[in-house]
Amino acid sequence: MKQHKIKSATEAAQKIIDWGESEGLTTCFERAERMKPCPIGETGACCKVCHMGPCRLVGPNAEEEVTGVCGATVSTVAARNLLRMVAAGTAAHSDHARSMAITLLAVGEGKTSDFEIKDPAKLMRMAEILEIPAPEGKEVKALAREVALKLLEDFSRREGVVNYAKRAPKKTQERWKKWGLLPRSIDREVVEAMHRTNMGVDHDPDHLLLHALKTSLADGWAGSMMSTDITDALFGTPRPVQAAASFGIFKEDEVNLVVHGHEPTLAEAILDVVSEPELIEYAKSKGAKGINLGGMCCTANEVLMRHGIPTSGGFTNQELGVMTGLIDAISVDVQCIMPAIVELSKKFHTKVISTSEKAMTQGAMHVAFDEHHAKEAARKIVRVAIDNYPMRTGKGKYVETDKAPLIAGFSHEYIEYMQGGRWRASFRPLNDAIMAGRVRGVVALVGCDNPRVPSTGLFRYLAMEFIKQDVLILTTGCGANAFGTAGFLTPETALDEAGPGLREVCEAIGIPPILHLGACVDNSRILTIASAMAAEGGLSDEIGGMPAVGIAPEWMSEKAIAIGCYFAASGVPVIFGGGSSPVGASKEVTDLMTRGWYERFMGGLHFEPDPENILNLALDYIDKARTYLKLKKYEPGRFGTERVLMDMAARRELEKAAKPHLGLG
Ligand code: NFS
Repeated sequence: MKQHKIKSATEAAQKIIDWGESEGLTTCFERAERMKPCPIGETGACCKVCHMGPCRLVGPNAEEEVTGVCGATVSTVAARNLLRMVAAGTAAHSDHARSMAITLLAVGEGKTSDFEIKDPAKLMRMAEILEIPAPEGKEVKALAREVALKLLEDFSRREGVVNYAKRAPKKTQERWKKWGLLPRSIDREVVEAMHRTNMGVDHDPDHLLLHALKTSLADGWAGSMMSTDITDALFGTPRPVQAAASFGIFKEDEVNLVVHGHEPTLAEAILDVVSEPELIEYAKSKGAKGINLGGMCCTANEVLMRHGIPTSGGFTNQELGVMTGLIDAISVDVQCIMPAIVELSKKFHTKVISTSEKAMTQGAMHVAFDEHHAKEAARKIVRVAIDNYPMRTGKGKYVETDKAPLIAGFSHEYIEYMQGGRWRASFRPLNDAIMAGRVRGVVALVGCDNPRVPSTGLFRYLAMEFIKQDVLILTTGCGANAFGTAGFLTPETALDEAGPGLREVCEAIGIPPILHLGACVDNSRILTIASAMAAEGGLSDEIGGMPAVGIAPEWMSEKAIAIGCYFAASGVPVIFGGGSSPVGASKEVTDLMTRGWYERFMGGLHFEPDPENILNLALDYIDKARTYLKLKKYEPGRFGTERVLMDMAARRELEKAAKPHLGLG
């Protein structure tokens, strides 16, 4: 039998890849092998901002000796390219946020009856932060309207500062002020980024990079953060839910409909209508036992976090999902949708349905979606899936046994609540555990999965190493999907794999050592958690200096770069894995983004392809932060016999509070 190369670290994915290869089907895995990256563009040395080029700034001493036709140096070009990536990433997250704000406004103005405010308490908290008076008796809709209008100002304000920047610790804000990084508004920073990188404008690498940070802060502290908040207010703030992951979530005897993409509104509408008796009856009339909804990529994370809808995985699973032969329809909106799924779907029976006016794919069918007629569009999509159920051909690779249990749903609010119950919610226990060395530090393992490395493999390797060494992991995006499909998102993982200190903390609270915080926009939850930890006291009084690191081991999207930059500007050292550095052609730019940014913001951006180096660099940052904060030196295995995190009464109370939500009580 032909020996297949390992392309995914997830067994079920690898089985489908092998089967696809034997059938002569093409996927991103095979294309990644065939399509070698352009070595010039890969390291940021290609300039194509005008038509005197594209200029290729290469050669043994390119950094000193080579310029483009206009005279732009390698450092200018690399910095300019990075800034454009950040602008694109920020635009993507923030345009998603804009749709959410517009939906909130439509709800507030009574222009849609398809959505409502499911979490008024969250809306009240938002109003409080935004300094909108919310006296008792004020109508929820009126408040929603005011909140939406205030947040919409963050897109177009000419002068001033985005609303949520004030949620950062004072000291973090002071650093931003000192370096001119406080973003005015999302559109303004993105437009300025495009202007500055236009031919013949900004040529100073440091100056360009500072604008990359400013633009990224508009993503993290405005676009992404408002998206998270509005989504919570509209659809509920997540709390732990049990669910499942991988291809085994598809059912042979039910209509399988997959929601793929990013904005949660359509998925929520579909979720609302799939249980309508007429649609269930219609599915039965076609021979199916029911309708089974599953998620893909970040939409999966949104509906998993709030409703426990199972996920079929992250970015590199989308083609493999089609190849199971069990997906009757896959609805997509915006971002991270491979156009390849349309061609591939023609070899099976799957219907690909685009829904956004912004995003069309040739060959896909289109059902227009907007917040005013959400359920109507949702019903149409469900009917397409039902009509297609009898068209299954039997062709496909169905991995029957593969379905991993998981727990997701860790919002900022819930993490706070689980550390003290309703009346004493705080970050004190976590701060104490870090101070004592039970928890060595915190790592955010986030971002895309990538076919250029054995997909999901770096996530799995790093997670296991970190938790063994008592590092608590926060995860979002396709990283969270990778852990879900690997079966790592269960409390048992702590018992089996975590170091004794971390295990004790997880056991006391009843949580997995890897906390699923949501989609990529929900990286903003990590910002507010870090801010709350700073406010709690005992660690750093700003985000910078915390024993915390961000890692995107398999990144591929410009959105990941924008996230990395806002973490760095907020004070978190960040490491990107996978292939080469997109600024690798310039030592000057590399130095600015690592040493330079660390000196100014206590954060920075590293590109490090070697997994072991990623691990060691992260642990080194964590241990240095511990020394800087004069915390107890972390000693492996020191804890494990004693239990002093909380007294028994406090622990019992906590367990009682947590159990029903974890489905354990
Ligand atoms: Ni994030 Fe979500 Fe996944 Fe990467 Fe794409 S789905 S927004 S960009 S690939 S993590």
